[in-house]
Amino acid sequence: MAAPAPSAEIWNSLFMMYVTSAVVISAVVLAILGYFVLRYRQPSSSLADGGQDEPEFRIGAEPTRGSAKVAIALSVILGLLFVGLTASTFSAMEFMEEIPEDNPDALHIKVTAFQWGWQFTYPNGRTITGELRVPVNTPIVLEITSRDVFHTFAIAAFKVKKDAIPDRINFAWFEAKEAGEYRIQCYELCGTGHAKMIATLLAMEPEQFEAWYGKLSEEKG
Ligand SMILES: [Cu+2]
Repeated sequence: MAAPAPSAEIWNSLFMMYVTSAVVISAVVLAILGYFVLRYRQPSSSLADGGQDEPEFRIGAEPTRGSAKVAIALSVILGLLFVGLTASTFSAMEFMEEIPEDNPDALHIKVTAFQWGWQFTYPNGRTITGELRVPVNTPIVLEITSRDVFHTFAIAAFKVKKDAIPDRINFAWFEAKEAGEYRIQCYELCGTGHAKMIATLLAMEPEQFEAWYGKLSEEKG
């Protein structure tokens, strides 16, 4: 299934990189383990006479132990993997943190968290509670704050999450690629109503959005 937002897409590919690396490395380690178990097992001949004889093979008994070439090759592979994963992680973080504030196409929306709900204020002053309506294929810049205690604004399907702190504005952004309904939820334990601190994100086709909101071009701020 295609990711519903670029942020989710980049997150998914990062997740797949980590999972693939973990699976491949585990498979190699287990294969080597299996090989050693068979290669250095106690010979059945020594079991027949009560296991008194010395086994033919013993780990470390051979004159040459390991190979420098293999050690270097493995170190290089693991080093490259480490650098690759780290670089990809940082570039994904950079993508999320680079708020398209100056993008003329971006729609800025103020998000105010409160015990226990979400309020959204648009550039034209329109304010709604419990529902965030946005047009698809438009960068949405969120200015997130809280009216009372700490909350965390999150759209799990888009892999977007940002703290909502009183007297402070935190920025987050996303772009919906597919029209539909998504769940907005609080991720900071904030009181007895925390579990029900949910809002709906409604990603709409631009014409539908403008029919509800009015012309965007004149209102953006
Ligand atoms: Cu909350």
